[in-house]
Amino acid sequence: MDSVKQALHLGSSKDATQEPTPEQVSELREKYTQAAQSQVFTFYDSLSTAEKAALFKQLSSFDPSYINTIAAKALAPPKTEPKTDDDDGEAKEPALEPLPESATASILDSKPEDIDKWYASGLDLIAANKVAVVLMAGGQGTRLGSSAPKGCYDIGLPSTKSLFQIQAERIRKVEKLAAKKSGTGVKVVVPWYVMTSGPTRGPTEEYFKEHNYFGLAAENVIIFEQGVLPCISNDGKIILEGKGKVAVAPDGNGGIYNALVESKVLDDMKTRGIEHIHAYCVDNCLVKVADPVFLGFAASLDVDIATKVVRKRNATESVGLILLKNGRPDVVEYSEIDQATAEAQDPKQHGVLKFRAANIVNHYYSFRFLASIPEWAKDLPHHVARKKIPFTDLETGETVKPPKPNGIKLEQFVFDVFPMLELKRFACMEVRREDEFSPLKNARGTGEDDPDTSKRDIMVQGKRWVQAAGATVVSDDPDSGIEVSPLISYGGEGLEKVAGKTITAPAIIDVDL
Ligand code: UD2
Repeated sequence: MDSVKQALHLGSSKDATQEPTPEQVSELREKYTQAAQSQVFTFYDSLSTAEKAALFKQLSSFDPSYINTIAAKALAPPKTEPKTDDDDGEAKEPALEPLPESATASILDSKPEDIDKWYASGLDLIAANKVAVVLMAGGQGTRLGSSAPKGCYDIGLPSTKSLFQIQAERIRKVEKLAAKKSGTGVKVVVPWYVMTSGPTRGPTEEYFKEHNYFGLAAENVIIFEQGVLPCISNDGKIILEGKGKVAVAPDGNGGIYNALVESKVLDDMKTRGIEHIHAYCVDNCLVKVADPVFLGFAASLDVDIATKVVRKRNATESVGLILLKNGRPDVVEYSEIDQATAEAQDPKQHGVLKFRAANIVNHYYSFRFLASIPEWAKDLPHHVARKKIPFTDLETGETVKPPKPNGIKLEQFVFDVFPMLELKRFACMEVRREDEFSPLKNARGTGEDDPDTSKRDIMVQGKRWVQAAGATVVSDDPDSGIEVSPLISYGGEGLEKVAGKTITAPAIIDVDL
């Protein structure tokens, strides 16, 4: 196994039980004291050797003055440069506009021959082994109410397949479609890099091993880990979760950029000759993994980043909005948007939202752009999430579960790289929500973005596919449908054999037709 692969598969092997020397401790203590964060050593002397080693290791992995800087910036973001200086010099709100037509294609009104062209060239890129996929799976799925990684979730399909399995089978299918089209007999591999965080890494690795990588070759499924950041109290202090442990949280899906470099994933992509990367959100059961149309579209424009959007459902939907901010592509997250902007109407189309390009965490990157990460990763901003963070009382040593938010988690957003690009290096593709976006955000019974809506959207999509292929579907429940295995059809193709057949829903089509 070469050094890159070795680095990918080995964790940090440093011995974590060796007690640091007094000199090491005083040097680290001094660093934290300089940053007015010495409270993290409050209980140090009372800790066991192993606890001292663990706390020392954890504290050594942070730079307290950097933490202070990003927390201060996140709590008081610098005002965006005014678009035009007015006479009183007051910083104006940034100019927000929808993306111009020139930067947006739409599956809804693209010419069929263009879509076919993008599909064909996307399959050619996959067949040339130039395409990789990065899955962002480090989120903790708190709203879903499940402690397991979201990708393990069984949304209730007749096959009981999890989100991870559905996505793995779409990769297998698109590899087959590309190989069939190329006909060269060359082995087609789309490497799948799965980004996890502290809480999701172990369970994710176990799940993939248990299921034998869902038929993919283990060496082409690389699980890596994003970074964590300390939680900060409302008065700017790093919080102790326990006497010997700092409270930490994953550094946001924007942590992907540092993680791609630190975990040597970028080196592995380079070794494999990857040029086009599809990065996506684990909880979208309809996601077209390594979508040939999207890849072909982005490659044809030679952009550095492309993003898929759907029409925003309503003004309050919890999605980011892709727009132009001071002339650059950008996203305003749902947690940071003001009501006026969210509710603004399109002056040209009454009753239609002015800002309606909803972000669905479905991005294309050129390898050329990702290779530049070391130049700008440190400039990616952090966002603040106010949370209730259990902490150890520094006076009593007791663990306290606060009744209301007592601190902040700092996280980076994956789309904060967009403004780095000039518009000509960026593209946006609008896709049909019913075909490409059904996020699993909420616990069962919520009625929206929950396991039942995920299951419904897959089954109804399968019904549309078999009906388009000439089958008749009978069912007494309109939400019932047909589960078509990704191994049978990636996007509705290859179902000719059901023509003329009558299928009673619910049903599964998962054997070779
Ligand atoms: C995300 C988008 C939002 C909208 C919405 C639609 C961001 C910052 N926000 O909001 O604009 O598109 O999804 O579904 O993208 N993740 C990590 N590491 C982390 C945090 C999250 O890998 O530290 C992953 C997570 O596993 C998921 C994706 O990023 O695959 C989105 O995370 P989320 O579901 O917490 O984001 P949400 O719904 O707040």
